[in-house]
Amino acid sequence: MPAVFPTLYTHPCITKREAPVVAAADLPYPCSLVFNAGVIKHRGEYVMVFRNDYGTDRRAYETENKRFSGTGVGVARSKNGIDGWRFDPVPLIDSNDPGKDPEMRRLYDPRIIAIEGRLYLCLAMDTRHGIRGCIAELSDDLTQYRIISASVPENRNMVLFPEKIGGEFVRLERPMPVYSRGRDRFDVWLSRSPDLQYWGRSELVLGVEDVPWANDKIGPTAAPIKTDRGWLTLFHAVDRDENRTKNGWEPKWTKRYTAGLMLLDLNDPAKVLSVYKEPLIAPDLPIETDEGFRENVIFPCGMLLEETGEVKIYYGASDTCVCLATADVNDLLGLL
Ligand code: BMA
Repeated sequence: MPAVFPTLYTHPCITKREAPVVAAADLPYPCSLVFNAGVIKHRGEYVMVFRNDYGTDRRAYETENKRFSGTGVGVARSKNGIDGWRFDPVPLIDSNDPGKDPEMRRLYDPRIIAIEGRLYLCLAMDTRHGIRGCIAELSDDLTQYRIISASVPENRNMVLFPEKIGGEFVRLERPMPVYSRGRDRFDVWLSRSPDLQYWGRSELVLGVEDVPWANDKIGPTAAPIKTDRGWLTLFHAVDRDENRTKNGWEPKWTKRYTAGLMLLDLNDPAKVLSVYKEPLIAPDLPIETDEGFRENVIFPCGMLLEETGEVKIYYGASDTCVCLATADVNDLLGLL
């Protein structure tokens, strides 16, 4: 396994807000951890979809081995995308829903994308027979969802481009080929579809070996942003160090999650134009390194370009809360 870099830094063009934008105590229903949120602007406000794990707390987890009893996806709305979040009274998705498909265990890590005025969620779905990457149609008021596509296992971290490219829908995804490459050597792939249901013409986009600070796996994060130079695209990158022991609630957590940046060709997004060779965002605030469930994890699921040129990046910190980082789009492009 390649060497582990002892310290990784967030690039200075990134500004992190020190306080989370959403934390567990903010929710109107049971919540232990709220994280990995996708955000878009919709009908004049910011709409967030987030992952919510519930049913335990740190003390019960550590002393009684009490695990989470459920996972859900919730919705919140805000006028400025920073504070004043108003939560829908019930989760959109709940793994304890009695009416759910018995095959399905949970849906999580939502990304929300608007394409041609319609809303879609990309989700990971754990089933009794493996992890499936899902695409769901979302009602305009975000109170109903309907799964329209689910991959064969094992696939996760799916995200749609926000428009058709060459007349086709396009998604980034992260299959998990455990037999061919040993454990956790996973990469970013791309597939195309005429109708969001049938997916094919798949191509490798970025291999884990192309990311110098990742010795474990990489995967897509938020929907790419269209710029004149190409699709500005984040990815998550993981390095593993077996010498890391207790860090967070679990007896042993050996991984660190960071975010990297790349530029994909506008017309052929399977073509990587440039990859920034260092992390863009690394865990370094106390909430990211010392205070959460799984520390040393930052996991973006949302990225927005404002008219001012500000890019807002929403990310889960330590699988515990939702945080916000900002940067100027020209500074990001300057890295590529
Ligand atoms: C991934 C997903 C994410 C999570 C990350 C770190 O595999 O499950 O939801 O943030 O691990 O625990």
